[in-house]
Amino acid sequence: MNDFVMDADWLPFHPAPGRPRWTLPPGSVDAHCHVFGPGDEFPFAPERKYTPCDAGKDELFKLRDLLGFDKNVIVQATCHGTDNRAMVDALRAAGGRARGVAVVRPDVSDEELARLHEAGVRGVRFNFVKRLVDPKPDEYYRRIAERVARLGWHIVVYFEAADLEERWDLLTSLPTVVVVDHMGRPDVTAPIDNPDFERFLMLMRDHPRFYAKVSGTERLSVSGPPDYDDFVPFARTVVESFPDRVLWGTDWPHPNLESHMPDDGNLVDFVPHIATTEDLRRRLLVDNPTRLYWGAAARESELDDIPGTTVFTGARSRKGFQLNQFCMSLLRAENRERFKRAESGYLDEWALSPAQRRAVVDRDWNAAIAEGGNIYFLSKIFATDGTSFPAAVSTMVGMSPEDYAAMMLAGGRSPEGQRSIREGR
Ligand code: 0GY
Repeated sequence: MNDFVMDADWLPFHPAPGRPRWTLPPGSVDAHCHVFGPGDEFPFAPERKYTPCDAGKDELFKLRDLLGFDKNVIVQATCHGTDNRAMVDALRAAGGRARGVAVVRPDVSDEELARLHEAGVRGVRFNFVKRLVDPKPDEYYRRIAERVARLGWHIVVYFEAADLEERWDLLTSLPTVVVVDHMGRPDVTAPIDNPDFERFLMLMRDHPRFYAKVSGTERLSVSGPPDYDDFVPFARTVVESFPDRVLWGTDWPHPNLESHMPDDGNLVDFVPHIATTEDLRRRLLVDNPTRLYWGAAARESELDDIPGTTVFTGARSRKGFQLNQFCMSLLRAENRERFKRAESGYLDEWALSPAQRRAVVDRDWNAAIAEGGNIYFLSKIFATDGTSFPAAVSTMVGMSPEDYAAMMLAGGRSPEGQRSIREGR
C-alpha cells in the first residue's frame, strides 16, 4: 500500500512512448533522468516540495531499451531529499550501465561517500531553484564541494537564468568539473542575445571546466511540440560553441511539467535538430558523457588490475596528500629530530586520517599505500628510522630482508608471473 498520493495537478510520464524514428549512435547515454520511489519502498522526503507519481528503475530501464540508449545517468531528484536509496538501488540493478549524481549534506560521512562511489555515483547536485528546495548559503555548498573533489567527482548545478549572477562567485570557484542542468534555464522566448543567456555563454566560454546539458526542451519551450522552435537556436548555439562539453538527457519522468507530457521517442527524434551533424551527435550522446561518467573510473579499474603494483592515480594523490606531505617534511633534519623525539606529537601536526596514522605508527607500508601513500615519499620514513629501502619493502611481501635482497640480486621476479589480478594470470 502506497503512503504517498501524487499531487492533484501532477502529470504522469507518457504511458506508451514510441520508438524513435532515427537510431541513436551505439553507446549513447541518457545523461539526465530520475527515479521516483516507488514510494512504498523508497519513501519521498518529508521536506519535498512535490509528491510525484511512482517512476521506478524498471520503468526507466524499459524506456532506456525502447529508445535505444546504452546507459543512464540517474540524477537524485529533490522529492527524495538527501536520501539516495532509490537512486543507488537503481545503480546497483543496472550492472554498470548507470552512473549516479547524489545529493548530500556537508556532514556526510566518508563511509557514505565511499559507499556511493562504489555504487556508481560520480557527482553531487546543487539545486538552487527556489520552487524545488530552500537554497542554502554558499558556504554550505563549498563544504560539500571540498569533500567530493577528493573523490574526483564533479558537481551538477541547477539554477534559474536570473540567479546565475548571484551564485557566480561560488560556481566559478568550485574545485571540480561543473555540469549545468538545462543550459541554466534560459528564457527561450527572449532574443538569443539577452543578457542572461549571454552571461551563461560567458560562463561556458571563460571556464573550460563547465559542461552544459542541452536538455529540458519540453520544460523550457513555450512554442511546444512537435517542433519546439523557440528552444532550437539556444540549444544549437551551445552544442556548436562547446561540442566537447555538452550532454543530453530525456529528463524522464519529467517532474513538474504543466503544459504537456512529451512522448520520449519524439524527444529523441528532436536531437538532430539541435546537434545537426553525426559528429556533433556522437560527441553529445556518446563521447562526452562516457568520458565524464565512465572514463576515469574505467581507466582506474584497469590500473588496479596490475599485480603487485598500486598506481599512484590522481584520486590516490588527493587521498594521500597530507600523509605524503608529512613524509616530505622529514627531509628537514630538525623535523626528523622532532619526529624521533615525540612521534605522536609530531603526527598531531598533520591532518592524517585514523587509518593513515595507524599505518605510519605500525610502519605498515601496504596499509599506507592503500591510504594514498606513495612509496617514494614513504621512503623518507624508512630513512628516518635508519631502515634501508630493500629492508623496508621486504616487509610488504612477507620476506626477510636477506631473502628479498637475494631475489633482487638474482634479477627480481620472473616476468612469467601473474599479469592480471582479475583474470588470475
Ligand atoms: C529536472 C527538473 C525539475 C525537478 C528536479 O530534482 C528535481 O526535483 O530536478 C524541475 O522541476 O524543473 O531536471 O528534473
